[in-house]
Amino acid sequence: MIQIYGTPRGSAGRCYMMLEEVGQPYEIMPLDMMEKKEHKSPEYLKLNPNGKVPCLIDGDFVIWESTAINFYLAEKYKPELLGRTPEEKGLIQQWSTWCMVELQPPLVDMIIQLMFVPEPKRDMALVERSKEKVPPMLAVLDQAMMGKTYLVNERLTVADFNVASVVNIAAAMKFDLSPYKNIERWFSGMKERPSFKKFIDLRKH
Ligand SMILES: N[C@@H](CCC(=O)N[C@@H](CS)C(=O)NCC(=O)O)C(=O)O
Repeated sequence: MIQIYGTPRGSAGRCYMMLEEVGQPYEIMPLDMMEKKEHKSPEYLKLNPNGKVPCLIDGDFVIWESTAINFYLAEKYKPELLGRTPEEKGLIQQWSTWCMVELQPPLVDMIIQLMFVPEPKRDMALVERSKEKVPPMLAVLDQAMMGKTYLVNERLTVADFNVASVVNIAAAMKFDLSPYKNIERWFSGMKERPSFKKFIDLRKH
């Protein structure tokens, strides 16, 4: 059975969504990252030398990086979530890369400062700068979603899951999505999927 390391509340969350979407059974592997720092143990570093989660094991195959894991799961278990042409594949990669390297970093900076850094040490200037970066990117996504149900060529793809997982962080960080009607419509549809519901449920525990 597929094994996955990483709490659904972190970067691994999007992989749980994809595991649910492809309908493969999986086992959540225990990893004490707080007290025992098991993600830095020699055993775990053999799986992911970065000492980070998620990491997924499928038989004797090991893969890390959350969006790469999602592409792997789609390729192996639900290839209809991938593009059919070079153009579709390009756009799926475009949105998946964009959400990871553009939209997510300012959100993560805010989470780190507001949730993990003690108040006296908090870099509020970084929080403010990060906060300002997000709305223009949401506007880009909103424009791209105009009149559409899915991000790429009106077919549900890996890009929808990867981007939805980051939009979910923005929503959790109380960014107002109401000015972005196209995002709201698409995101509501994604939230109706059983895989998304399970992902939200897993994050509660
Ligand atoms: N780009 C990586 C990010 C992985 C990552 O930063 N994971 C965090 C948890 S959300 C982690 O393992 N942090 C532990 C550490 O950095 O020591 C991915 O998307 O898989």
